[in-house]
Amino acid sequence: MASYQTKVGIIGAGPAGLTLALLLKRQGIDCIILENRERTYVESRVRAGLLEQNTVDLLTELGVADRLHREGLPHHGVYLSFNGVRKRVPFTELTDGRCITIYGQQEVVKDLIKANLERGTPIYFEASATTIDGLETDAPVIHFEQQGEVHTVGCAFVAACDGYHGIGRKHLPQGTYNEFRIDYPFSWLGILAHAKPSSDELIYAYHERGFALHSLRSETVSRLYIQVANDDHIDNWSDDQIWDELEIRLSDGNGFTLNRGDIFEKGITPMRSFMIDNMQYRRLFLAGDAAHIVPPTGGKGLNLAVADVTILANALADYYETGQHNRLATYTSDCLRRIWRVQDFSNTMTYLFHKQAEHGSFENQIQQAKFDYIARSTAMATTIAENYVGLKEL
Ligand code: RFL
Ligand code: PHB
Repeated sequence: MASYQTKVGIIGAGPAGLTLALLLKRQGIDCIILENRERTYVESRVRAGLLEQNTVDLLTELGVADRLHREGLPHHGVYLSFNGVRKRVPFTELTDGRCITIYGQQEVVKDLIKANLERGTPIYFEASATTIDGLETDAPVIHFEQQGEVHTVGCAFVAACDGYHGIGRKHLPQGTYNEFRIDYPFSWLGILAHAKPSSDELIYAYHERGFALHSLRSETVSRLYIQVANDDHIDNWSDDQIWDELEIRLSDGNGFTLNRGDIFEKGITPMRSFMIDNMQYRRLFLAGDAAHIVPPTGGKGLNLAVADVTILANALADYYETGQHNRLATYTSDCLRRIWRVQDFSNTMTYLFHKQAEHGSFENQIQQAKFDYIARSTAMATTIAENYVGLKEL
């Protein structure tokens, strides 16, 4: 059994844990990262693709964005579509030049792992945190298992960046938080395909057969999603059926053609809004998906994880400089302002573009009215644009 010692013990090598480690290192604060999966697994897990301006700015400032700037695709607008009517929301003119960048989460994770290792932060892979002890003291201890052996990390603070299924949240005492959740009655079937993108910008589409999203990863790889029922299964869909369905839902009555290609990744993801309203207990702090989940319709999960750890790193740096707990004490409330804003935006986009009521019903006509309003009002389009690129400060 090995006993390690550090200032901040970080559980999870996802975007939250890896970014936190770089931010702390920059402030001269030592940390150790524990990750229960293999390095190759976390570097190839296909998830997000949309980075807000704030996220790109932070990664640039941290000196880990060279490849992101070379290979990422800045987008200055987005297409919203309803029953075949397409409207472009231009970010640049509505948000003072801000934009989003398309760059796969697994690429972000590869860049962050490499930078952490180069800067001397230890990352233990296949190291599964099992319990956190001593939370009533000033010296908590994380117990973890690696290759059948139990080890410990003694630390001054624990950052649980261990995702929705992690152990961190389970260590918050009962009664210290409220939990909020919506389980949506639909899921996303997502594919990656060797196909030239059919549009230069993303398309979010409502269709009476359900939602569809056109996204991309590069000039030769498309990322596409369709709304399916929660009890649907990937084996129910042949590749041709997926393409046919995408073609129908993304059509614009204006000659839109969908480029098809070889599908090399596919899966179904449930849609959920989840959060707790307290993200800390004494020396334990939660960040990212460990504390909240947003449905992917707003493209926000990774960005919110990065926003949390920016606040946490600043609070820890302040503590180590001044010995005062003030900024650590307001960590949750400082994070919650952005989390609630993003919960609202992600939920709004979800209800706007998914089929959740009979075509022609009251609810459906309200959706149509909202879309028409975005299409004709600069004020509404600006609201969408500034939330979509991410509010600079909150
Ligand atoms: P992660 O990425 O889940 O990382 C947590 C890490 O903790 C590890 N872990 C443990 N390690 C040690 N011991 C334990 N006991 C552990 N338990 C867990 C896990 O192995 C893992 O490596 O959480 P983090 O860092 O908070 O990052 C959150 C993001 O990954 C997530 O919010 C986004 O992927 C959500 N998301 C999107 N976000 C965006 O910002 N833009 C998007 O365009 C976007 N699209 C998406 C998405 C998520 C999707 N899926 C599959 C859920 C599209 C989809 C389809
Ligand atoms: C993606 O490219 O995977 C993506 C883009 C926008 C979203 C969700 C996912 O809202």
